Amino acid sequence: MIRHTPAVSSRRERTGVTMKRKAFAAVAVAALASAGALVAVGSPVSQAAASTVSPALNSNALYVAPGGSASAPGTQSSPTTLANAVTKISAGGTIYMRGGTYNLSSPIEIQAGNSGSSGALKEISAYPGETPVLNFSGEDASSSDRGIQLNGSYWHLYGLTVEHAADNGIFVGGSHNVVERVVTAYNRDTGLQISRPGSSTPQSQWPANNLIISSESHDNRDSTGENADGFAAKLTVGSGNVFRYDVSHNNVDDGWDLFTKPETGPIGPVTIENSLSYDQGTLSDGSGSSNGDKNGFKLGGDSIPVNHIFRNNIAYGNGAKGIDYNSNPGTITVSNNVSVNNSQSNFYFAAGTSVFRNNTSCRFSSGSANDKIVGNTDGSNQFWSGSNGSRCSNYNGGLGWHFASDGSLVVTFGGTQVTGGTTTGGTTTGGSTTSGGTTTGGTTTGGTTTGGTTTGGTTTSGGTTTGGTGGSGCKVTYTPSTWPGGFTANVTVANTGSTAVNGWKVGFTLPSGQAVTSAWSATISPTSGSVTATNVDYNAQIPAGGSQSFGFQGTYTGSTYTQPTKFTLNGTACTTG
Ligand SMILES: [Ca+2]
Ligand SMILES: [Ca+2]
Repeated sequence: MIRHTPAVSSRRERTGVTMKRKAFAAVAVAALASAGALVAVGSPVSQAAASTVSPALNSNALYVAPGGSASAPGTQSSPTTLANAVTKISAGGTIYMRGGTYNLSSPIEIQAGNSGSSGALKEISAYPGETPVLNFSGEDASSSDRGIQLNGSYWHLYGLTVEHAADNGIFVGGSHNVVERVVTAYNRDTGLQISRPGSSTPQSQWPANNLIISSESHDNRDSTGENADGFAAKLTVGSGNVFRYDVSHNNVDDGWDLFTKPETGPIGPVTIENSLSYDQGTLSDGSGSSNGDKNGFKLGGDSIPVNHIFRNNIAYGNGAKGIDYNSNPGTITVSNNVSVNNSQSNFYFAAGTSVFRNNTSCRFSSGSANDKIVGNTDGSNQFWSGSNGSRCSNYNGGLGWHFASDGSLVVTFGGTQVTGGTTTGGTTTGGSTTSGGTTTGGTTTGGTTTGGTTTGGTTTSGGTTTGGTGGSGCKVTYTPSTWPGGFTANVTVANTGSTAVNGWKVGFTLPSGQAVTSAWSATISPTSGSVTATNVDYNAQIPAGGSQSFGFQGTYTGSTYTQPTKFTLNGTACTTG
């Protein structure tokens, strides 16, 4: 059995795949993301550093333990149940779940009216250094009971394992939620699904702006063997939902599914980025189902156009297609993806106007189907039609992966780290400080603390951020991907100063004729001219020596794209590069 175990590293090998579980330790570590790269390389976690961290917990807290009582007050010494705590916690508060297995026989339901706010999320967090496992084996197999039914908004789930539910492990029907460092496994339908909470939910209230980050979903299997995906944002979802640094593997149906159907019409565009999908269609125990679709990433349904954003992802060894448009005839941004050794086509897009840039398709052992590409493509891609292109030498050898200390996903082939279509050989980019980072319920020097104390930064209490402090130097890396009339840009802002930034605004001027159409990991206003990108809740802090990234999609007029040249961070001019 695979366990997501903080503070313990483990390694497992199967069918050429090496999975190294690294501690999501409550320890401050700086890590830098390079723009457009698949991974960020975190500084190594020092056990010595870990041992010096003493938990400082959110004072607005309730405590839950496997032996907790519904009638208990939820203090550390008298813990309550999760079902009770979710009805009692106030905005900005944290429910700490102690480690161990919670044997549950009915769903944890967070009702639609039970919400935090943009500055004060409600949090369900693993107690620092512990691993709570929510085991829903007790649910009636014939029921449609889920594990966690999250219909509220502005919640943050952190560090939980949810398994063996009778239906979805986690169902997200609300908006503005963050699901982070969560494992959904062995559930009897899709591991984590985003869809409307009820059949009468109006389209204006379909779940939007949820972020699923640094999470894993595997070995989910429904009774028919045809529906359980790892992750799904399908049928009835609004805009702005993002999957980042996620891993899906060994599910009976698809790794990701963005299915649409005529009865309910188009869904909002979904962003999937810096994520990995492998071995879909075969469970870890070797079993499978002839009913499973077995695609790595399935990006549509029933010929309905939706302009998803799909970049920096890897599909590997899946039982059918690696990346399948599934009849979506829209304009999908498909950039910097790698697809290797899938049984059917690595890339399959048979209609539409999707834009393909810098994608790589390779075969070393499995399958013979050519890629099918219809849309806007150019020589930056290396698709497969019988032979490997030059970049394929980077993707030979066994697949391995782990989450870096900052939660970013590190993927290796033959032991060599991959970054977004190219390989850099695993060198660390940027700072090596052991202070500055993100801590939940701990103590951080120069970084972000949720419910704890911070030295050299600013304390965040339960998601409440006070903005615009710290930092005296910055560097901005701006990486556009363009096509005629349109572009996306990844922007990484690094804090090169010696103090943490808490709340950031990045200012720059878009050249004449350019306009922002959508953004992720920041809000950008106005849409043209001199614009300001402002952090969102979960990425407000930039530790000294650390960085944050955001991006946006836009349009431009004329025949030539040009990029902004000057940037500021909280009013201070930044270097570029
Ligand atoms: Ca299916
Ligand atoms: Ca599916």
